Amino acid sequence: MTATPNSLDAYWMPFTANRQFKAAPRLMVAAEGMHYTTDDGRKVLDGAAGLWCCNAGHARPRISEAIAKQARELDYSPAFQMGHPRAFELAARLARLMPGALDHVFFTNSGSESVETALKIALAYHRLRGQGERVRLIGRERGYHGVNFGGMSVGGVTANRRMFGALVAGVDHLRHTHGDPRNLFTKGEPEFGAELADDLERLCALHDPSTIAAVIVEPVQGSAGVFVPPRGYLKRLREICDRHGILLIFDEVITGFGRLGAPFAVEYFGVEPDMVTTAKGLTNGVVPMGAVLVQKRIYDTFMQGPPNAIEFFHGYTYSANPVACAAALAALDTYEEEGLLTRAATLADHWAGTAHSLRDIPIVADIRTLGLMAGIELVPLPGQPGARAFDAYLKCFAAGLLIRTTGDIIALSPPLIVETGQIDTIFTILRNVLKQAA
Ligand code: PXG
Repeated sequence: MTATPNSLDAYWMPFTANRQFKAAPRLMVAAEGMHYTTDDGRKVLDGAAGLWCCNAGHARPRISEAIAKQARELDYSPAFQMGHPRAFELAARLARLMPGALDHVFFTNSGSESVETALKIALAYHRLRGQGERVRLIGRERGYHGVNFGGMSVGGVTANRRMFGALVAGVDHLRHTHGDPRNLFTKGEPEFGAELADDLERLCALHDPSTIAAVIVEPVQGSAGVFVPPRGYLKRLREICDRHGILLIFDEVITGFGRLGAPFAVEYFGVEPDMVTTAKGLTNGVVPMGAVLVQKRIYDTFMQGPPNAIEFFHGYTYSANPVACAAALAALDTYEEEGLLTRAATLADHWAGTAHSLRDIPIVADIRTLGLMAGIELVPLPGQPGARAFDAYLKCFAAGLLIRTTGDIIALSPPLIVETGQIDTIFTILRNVLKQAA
């Protein structure tokens, strides 16, 4: 069997320049630990944890074995009006892992579905409490909340929105927090800009707060380019939400499961939202799965009416799929056994120091770091937005390093098992590539 398929034509690839890719494909055929293997037998160091999801690295035996065992034992059981033990076990375990009152869990199959689920819970929650006029949803510019209609609408990435009609009605956006020149090259939380949270007061004044159901933000904006919140910003958002009875949703699809050095950003920033959306690292990226954690009082609000009535008309065929649950439980075992949910905290200084060492390269416009995340913003080539970073992506791949790019920003987020020597390798390869381009 050859590793390279005969035709690449039929597969319409997501978020990909299909024609460019198919003219010069990059195919992965295996992965283990910190490395991928390509179809031409090259090892590629994973600087992106796949797509921010393989937090324990690749081909972890515990997870692979749990999946195989579960598929043999109970491959599927109906998700509605039926359960299986691992779903309850996983929910209880996530509730224990998540701080505070976020102790009920709704399962989905992706980050996008987690976001839709949380937005629907928010609307229904208010309605059940007699505040059905709270219909507006607030997101943030440059936010990424997946690609379904709700998440796309509260999201703030223009390219992801402009082709798709009028989107969901009643949505407004906070300004993003990026761009204050005083915050350039900050390690950790930037000092300036907490007052941007007051945008929410402005939107409350405009729309009347009694019409706003929820605010959704990524604690650290990931996809659009690693924008770390200014110190105090998230706390201020929480206070304004409290003042006006608005639910606060943290989208932790990227920040969850140890990326920042704490199990969740909730803990890292010490701010407790009403709901948290997760996916990606939940199963180490191995099986699609997402989860929404909600505070008990939200769950309890739904648990009214006759006990034989379905309380929430929402769910997916694969909610709490047994194989996904087995993968998630094994991923959590791996994270806990190896201390991975806090490992980024011990590596953060080395990570930041090494990342910021690229500052002297003339085409590097900004560097931002938190936990095991880094955003490296390049000066764009005149008239060719994104070209410079994509060129770096191709050159890094050829040199044996996988990175992510968005526009002219390079995003790095290695598996949390990364060793300091591998961190050095990531930035040495990147330095060489960027110096060639400078
Ligand atoms: N919320 C956040 C914060 C995300 O980062 C989603 C929701 C959607 O998740 P799904 O599982 O539906 O893709 C995401 C996904 C990138 C990149 O390169 C980021 C994501 C997905 C693909 C690529 O930055 N984030």
